[in-house]
Amino acid sequence: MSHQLSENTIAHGAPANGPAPLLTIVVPAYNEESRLPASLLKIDDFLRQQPYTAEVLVVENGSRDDTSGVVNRFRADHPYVRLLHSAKGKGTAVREGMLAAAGEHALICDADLAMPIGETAKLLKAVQNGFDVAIASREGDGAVRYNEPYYRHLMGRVFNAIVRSLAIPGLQDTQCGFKMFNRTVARDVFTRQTMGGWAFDVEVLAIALRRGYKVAEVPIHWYFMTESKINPLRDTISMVREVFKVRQNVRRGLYD
Ligand SMILES: Nc1nc2c(ncn2[C@@H]2O[C@H](COP(=O)(O)OP(=O)(O)O)[C@@H](O)[C@H]2O)c(=O)[nH]1
Ligand SMILES: [Mg+2]
Repeated sequence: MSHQLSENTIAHGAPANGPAPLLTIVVPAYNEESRLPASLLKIDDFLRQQPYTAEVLVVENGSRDDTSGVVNRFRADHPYVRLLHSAKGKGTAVREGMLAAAGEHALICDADLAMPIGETAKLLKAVQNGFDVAIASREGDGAVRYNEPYYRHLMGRVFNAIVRSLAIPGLQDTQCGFKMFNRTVARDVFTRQTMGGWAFDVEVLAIALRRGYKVAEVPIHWYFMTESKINPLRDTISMVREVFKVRQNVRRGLYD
């Protein structure tokens, strides 16, 4: 399937108006008209309480609902918000946003705010303390999962075991939708990303580690959200296939 970039797509690296913000929040959004309004308000409320500047990039592709309208109406009185359109897939949307980020640090942030936005402070602290990448983790001391059905946690742990044995030995949770990259690191990593689907997290983390960046796993509080665009069976099978591909790419030196 081919997808055209719309005229709203902003050139990679285009700076926001004015001086570069400290933080860019990249929100991939597909059919998010119902979840996005509350999340944008929460992000706005959070940012108002921070001493630093920020921009928000919502990256959408082919939503069949009013996602674009929601963002455009919010933008009218929140000029730090931009709407980008990308080709299909969460991974593609995230890459588009991370490469367009003007902030010193760029946060990938799912539209449902399964990680309360206040937890951003923990990730920011890690990158400000010298890590190149800080990923939110639902494992490890201090992490709390709220309302997650047992079978979903189990599926996640099986997937992580596969990821650890094939591609990334060290990380306990690669799949949480909240990850912060320093801007120069993001440019280096996301230009090498080849996968546009759900397994892109594994690929970008494998790239980051391969390229010698310091990755911190930061335990966070996380709420299971009933609504999900993932098809647990079909998507898990294709994700496992992609993890094999990541291993192959690492071995072939594709990310070097
Ligand atoms: N732009 C874009 N965003 C997507 C796509 N698929 C999922 N997302 C976004 O990725 C995030 C995570 O999706 P979600 O359904 O919450 O998945 P889960 O939390 O892993 O079950 C949300 O912000 C979605 O809107 C896609 O194809 N394109
Ligand atoms: Mg979710």
